[in-house]
Amino acid sequence: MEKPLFTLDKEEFRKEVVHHLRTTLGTSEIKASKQAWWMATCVTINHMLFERLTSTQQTHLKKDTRAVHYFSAEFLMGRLTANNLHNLGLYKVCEEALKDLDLDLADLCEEEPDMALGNGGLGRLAACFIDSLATLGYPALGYGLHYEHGLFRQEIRDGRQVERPDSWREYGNPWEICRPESVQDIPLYGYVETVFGDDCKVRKVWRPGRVIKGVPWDIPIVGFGAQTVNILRLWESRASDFFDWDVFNHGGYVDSQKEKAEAETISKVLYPNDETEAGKELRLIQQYFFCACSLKDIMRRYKRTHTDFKAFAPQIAIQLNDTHPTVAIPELMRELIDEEGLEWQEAWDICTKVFSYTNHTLLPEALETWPVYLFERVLPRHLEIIYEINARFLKNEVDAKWPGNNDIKRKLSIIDEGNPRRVRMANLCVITSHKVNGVAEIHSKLVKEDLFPEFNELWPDKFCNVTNGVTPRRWLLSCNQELADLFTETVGTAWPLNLDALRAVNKFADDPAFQKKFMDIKQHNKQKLVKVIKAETGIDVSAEAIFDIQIKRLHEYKRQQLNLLHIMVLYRRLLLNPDYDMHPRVFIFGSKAAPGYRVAKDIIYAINKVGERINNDPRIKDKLKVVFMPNYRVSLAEKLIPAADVSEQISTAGYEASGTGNMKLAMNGAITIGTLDGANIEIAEEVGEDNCVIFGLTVEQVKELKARGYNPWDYYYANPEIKAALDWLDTDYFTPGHPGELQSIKKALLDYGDTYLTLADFAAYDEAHKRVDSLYRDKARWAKMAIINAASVGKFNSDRSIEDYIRQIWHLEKCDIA
Ligand code: Z16
Repeated sequence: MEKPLFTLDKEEFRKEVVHHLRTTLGTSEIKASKQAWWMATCVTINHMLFERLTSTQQTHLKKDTRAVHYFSAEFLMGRLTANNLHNLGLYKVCEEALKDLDLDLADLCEEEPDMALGNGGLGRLAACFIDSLATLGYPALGYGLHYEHGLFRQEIRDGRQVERPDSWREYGNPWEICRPESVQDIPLYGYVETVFGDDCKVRKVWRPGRVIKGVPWDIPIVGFGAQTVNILRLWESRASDFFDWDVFNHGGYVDSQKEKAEAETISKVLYPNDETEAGKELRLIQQYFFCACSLKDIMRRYKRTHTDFKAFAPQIAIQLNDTHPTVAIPELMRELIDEEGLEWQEAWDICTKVFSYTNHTLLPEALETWPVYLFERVLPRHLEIIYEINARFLKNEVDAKWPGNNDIKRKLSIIDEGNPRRVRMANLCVITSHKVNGVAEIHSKLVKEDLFPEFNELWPDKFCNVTNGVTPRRWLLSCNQELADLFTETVGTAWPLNLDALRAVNKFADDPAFQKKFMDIKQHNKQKLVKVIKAETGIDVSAEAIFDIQIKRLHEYKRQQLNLLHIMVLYRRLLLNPDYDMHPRVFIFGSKAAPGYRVAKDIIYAINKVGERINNDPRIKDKLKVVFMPNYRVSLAEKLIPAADVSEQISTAGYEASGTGNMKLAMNGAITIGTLDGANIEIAEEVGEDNCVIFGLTVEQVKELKARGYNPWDYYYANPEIKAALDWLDTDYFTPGHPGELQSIKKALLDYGDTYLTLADFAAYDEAHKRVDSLYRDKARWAKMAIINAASVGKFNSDRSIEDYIRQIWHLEKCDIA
């Protein structure tokens, strides 16, 4: 590692904090709240952050570097204090400085609200990627939305999820800087006029019905080692001054307030759906708003050093994180043609070089389509452009390859000619992008073979894979400092940058002394979690039990219901035979359900109700506990993951594009119990099949079974334990006085056909858990497996993912900062 940039010692750090407490926070050591101390610490950190931010931005400008622009509707950043300190190399200095003030840094960090501007995997991936880009020294900008309210806060009342607004900025956010000098005006609605110019050329002019102001907020993204500080730029919507005043001056004060409120609505709240498309006008406007702001910003920055568009494609790469920012494509076409006067073909050539698209799911209900009538009303000019792109594509590409084949045309068209007609955003992405990537090997294969087979025939070189990754700075160094210290002691300081260096730990996997150190740390992390569980839920659990953790959004394909069914079967075995031989187990869940997803919310209720009954049943002597941790979020993940013994990755094969929690858990020494799905397959390859517990149907077998005709009732009648557990749900055993409250789960698994083959995989899942149980009893064996897991997942460093993007898609160069 390079020498630390900031040579501040703890005395100087402490003085700065006290100084800012007085001068910036306007309080004093005697009466300052924890919140004020935390703020003063952040101001001190910012001092250094801004210095590097300025030198980075000036260097990028001076060297006129090519940069990637990561367009994403979500950036799930979590908390930034500890992360920024680690990346600046000042964590220990700050910790010592605060200790001298009788303050605990970890405790102060708890003051920070999570920046929860994302739903789950996709948003957190964006956060890991911008960390890696800065760490590796690549010029990059993140572009997204400055939601006033991030993902809802989850409360559990009587076992049910209740959504409460998240107000992460209520008392100010120390990390964001408003940039009024870079405000943008964004048109919406209206109509398109055809104008004949003096040169007799036809021009299209969009006469918008409204203009909204976009205000940028910058969040500095400091790479590990603090050489590069890139920017995450998030757009907030406001009423445009110009329109406001017009109404105001005509005596419409109240109306002007209404316009203001409407404009502010755009960036007010994050849509809480992770794998279903919302289809709402406001959502389309959100997408257009942040894409248009970002493109104008790119254009403005580009024009600082260029007078024509020849260098645009060589300088600018734009990554579309899923289809959410697809409308950037017709918007860039519009800017180039209508505003900058380029010919269609020139503009199209630029777009096809600039854009690339990441697909994150194969679920049909997640693939975005917009009703044509809605598009036409909100973005009339963009619809025209999409029609033109489509017409040229169908004629020049599809008809050339499959002459007269209307079936293929219907399938590949950007317009779905159903009722109502709809715009298919994924088709527009694939047609325009020079690269389309999936997020794990198997997923990328399915994107080619099942989702877009004809596109793949048309352009075989377009499709590629970039397996996801996670930043080891947050997900090991920062969240599991004891393990990080053990690794540093064992292999040196290089591993946070080169996670493969941890392979050297493998030679200690059999060493009893090392095993003890490793498992003592796990035990300590579990003890810390025991306290958090008690504080959050009131449930007592023992750190001697196996901590078996499933943390992810609630979705039927992720199969929390399979986990629950198995818990019920274990409970029943214990009731039938109090001596049933199993190591004590704590099943821990953390999960939010989309507010409109009924079955998902019912599954949360069922977990809580079944848990309540089990946790309070003295007959089973604490052999089994079920914990549902409310309000699962990044900061809670950072406490759960280091304490996990077992990682539940049990999606139906073919449905989880990648998963990233699977990587974080393995990195912290949890053993995966998983299906051959998403990145689980690659994790098993890396750690070895002996060091994880794989079970269940493969993608091929899932397809076969579905083709054969899957009937869940067969499994219900053939397996008495499945039958008993499902019938239990009809009774009031878990909901005293309220029989049938848990019926919807049984219905989904039987009457509605068990779409995700839960019952088909049950027996294999049960066997897998028996293996986990017997492996855990062999302490040395388990320790060895845990160590091998943590030491063998170097591949899943997001730095590696970024280098894959650079090599296959972005072709960027690193830029040294003076
Ligand atoms: C999301 O988080 C994902 C997919 C999607 O269509 C929408 C959202 Cl909000 C997830 C995938 O489910 C997961 O497998 C993957 O690891 C993650 O995106 C990042 O690629």
